[in-house]
Amino acid sequence: MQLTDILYDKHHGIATITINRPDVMNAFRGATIQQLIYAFRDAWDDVKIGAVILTGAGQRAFCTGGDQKTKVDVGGYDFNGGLGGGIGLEIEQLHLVIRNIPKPVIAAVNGYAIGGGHVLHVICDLTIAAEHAKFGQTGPTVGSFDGGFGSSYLARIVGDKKAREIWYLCEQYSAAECQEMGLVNKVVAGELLMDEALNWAQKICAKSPTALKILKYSFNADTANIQGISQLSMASLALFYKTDESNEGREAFIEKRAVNFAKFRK
Ligand code: S0N
Repeated sequence: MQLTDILYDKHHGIATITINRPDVMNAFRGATIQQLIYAFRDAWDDVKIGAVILTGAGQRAFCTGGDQKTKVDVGGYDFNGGLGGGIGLEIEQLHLVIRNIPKPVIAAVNGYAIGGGHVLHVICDLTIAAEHAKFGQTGPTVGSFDGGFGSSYLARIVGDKKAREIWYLCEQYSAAECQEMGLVNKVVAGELLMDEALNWAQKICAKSPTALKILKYSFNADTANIQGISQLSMASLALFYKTDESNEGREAFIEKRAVNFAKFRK
């Protein structure tokens, strides 16, 4: 596969996957998702790989979710290579491969982790953040939602009240605040982020791969039902993206204006 949207590197047993679209703050489009799935599957299949690091190119953003500029008026994202009937992004498959790869995945959050980009770090096994990183969901502001791992699993980590606050208010949280709520494992200076992520990955690589695999699947098993919620949520999202209400959120973001959802309150 030609890797236009990501960088993929394998070194000393560690696979590093970098979302490489800094011009749009590492927002993902259909091709980005497919390339991420490809890299995670390759790392899964490679017996020399013991841990995976997911990060973003540059200093500004880890990932800011779906690329609003490739979203069309009706039905979601403008991408023909995905599975039919969905939102035009194989995001559900990406979530599953991050959860199911039998090796720990570390998110090295180097800037904004927002919207669908925030969900990616939530699903990773561990998160190390740069001091300047900012975290948050934007769905209800831009006419979108992630009712599965992005919200139900988030609530398992930070608690129900906090998860509701994060989604209902769509505010941004600092790396220190996220560490306080158990959403980030460690905060380091920006220039030390990749060194620390590599350090943790090296420690993991020295451990029993079978023990790590069974532990990961054991942690996952307790929240496996959330996959069903994800399916329902993505199917609902495909319908919601066809509405004027959802479209108002996308248009307001593109046009850099205040969003107006008042007329959709019935
Ligand atoms: C990251 C933010 C807060 C940065 O703000 P700041 O510093 O004011 O910079 P901007 O001028 O806003 O941004 C700089 C340039 O980058 C572009 N850009 C930023 N984010 C995106 C994006 N997601 N798509 C396309 N372009 C983006 C800006 O447009 C700007 O470009 P220029 O210079 O040309 O104007 C701020 O940028 C921000 O809030 N970004 C939007 C984040 C966002 O809303 N993402 C989508 C979130 N969606 C959801 O939450 C839905 C739920 C979900 O998780 C999901 C589930 C399934 C499938 C998809 C998604 C999904 O993520 O959509």
